[in-house]
Amino acid sequence: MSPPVMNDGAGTCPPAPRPREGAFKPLDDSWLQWIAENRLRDCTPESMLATMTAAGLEPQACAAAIAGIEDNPVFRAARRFQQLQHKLESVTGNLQKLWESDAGYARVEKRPTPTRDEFIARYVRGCRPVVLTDVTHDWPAMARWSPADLQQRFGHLTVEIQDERNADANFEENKLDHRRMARLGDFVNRVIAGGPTNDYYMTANNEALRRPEFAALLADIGSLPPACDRALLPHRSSFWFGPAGTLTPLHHDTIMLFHTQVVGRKRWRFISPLQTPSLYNYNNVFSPIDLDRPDLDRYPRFREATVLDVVVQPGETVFLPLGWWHQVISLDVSLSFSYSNLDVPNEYSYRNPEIRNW
Ligand SMILES: O=C(O)CCC(=O)C(=O)O
Repeated sequence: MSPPVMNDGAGTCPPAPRPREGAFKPLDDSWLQWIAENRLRDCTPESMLATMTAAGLEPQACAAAIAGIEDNPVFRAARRFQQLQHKLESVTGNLQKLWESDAGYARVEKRPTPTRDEFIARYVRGCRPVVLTDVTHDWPAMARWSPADLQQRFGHLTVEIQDERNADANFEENKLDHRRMARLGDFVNRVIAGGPTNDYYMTANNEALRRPEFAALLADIGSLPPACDRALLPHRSSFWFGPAGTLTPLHHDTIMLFHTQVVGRKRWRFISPLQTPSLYNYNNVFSPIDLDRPDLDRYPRFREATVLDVVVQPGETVFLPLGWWHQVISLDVSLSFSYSNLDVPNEYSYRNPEIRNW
């Protein structure tokens, strides 16, 4: 058995039945890493010992490993880096309190497009999500795009979709395994006939807008929000199409972007990047927390997070500032267009994104 997910020091692990002599599980490297991670997170030695013995490890060996970890030079190095992280978390935690002291913090603003200067000051530098209500006023897409239009103009083309997601609890993390090719016309029929479901979705991964056959879709995009570089649009835009019920689980992107709803509505929920420590982000850009069913026993720090919630209507455009967490569900059959062609610094790099557990 591999070590259980960290229990955050709640000390609530039940006592373990004692396995018969000789039947103990090995105290291997993954358990030693588990001990180090849980001590770094201030779990008590007693709760850790209880969890380990419940998992079938030999109690004396566990107690020695837990006691010995503090003298391990690798662990001591980790403690020094942790001190730096704690300093940064103090600052970001206080900044978050200051943000939340603004009475309007928990409400996502909906407003007509501001000037470039105001947009940059209030939303980009201010790191604040906003929904712009009028970006699409001159977009041919608003009158043209529909499932039937996709069928008629592009139905013969093959596209990449995400499929068989319902059978996989981690469908988003495993998105490479869910890639399938489909005739767009067949996919349109499936979306229309299938009703609400999360099983299939044409997501940003499809890269359709990089293909000359789909240039007509880009020609349907009119004025862009402030701080967008038109020349970058073909390289930095994505097309999304799916039924009501598609869910994109809680994650953060590594760029800022706009996401315009052309057909149908989507519900967006946001959490500040300053609250990342409450989201148990130990794997790439993902949080294991489902905002519809947060498991507070397993993820107690999630209580500290403030969730912003907004329904985006057809014609409206979300601005997603850098690092904001979001979980998105389609409320209707939906066609949307996202673009990250901002002309301001737009980079969120972190070390070793390939490490799945960090
Ligand atoms: O529209 C969706 O389903 C998800 C959008 C999203 O997460 C993104 O653009 O980063």
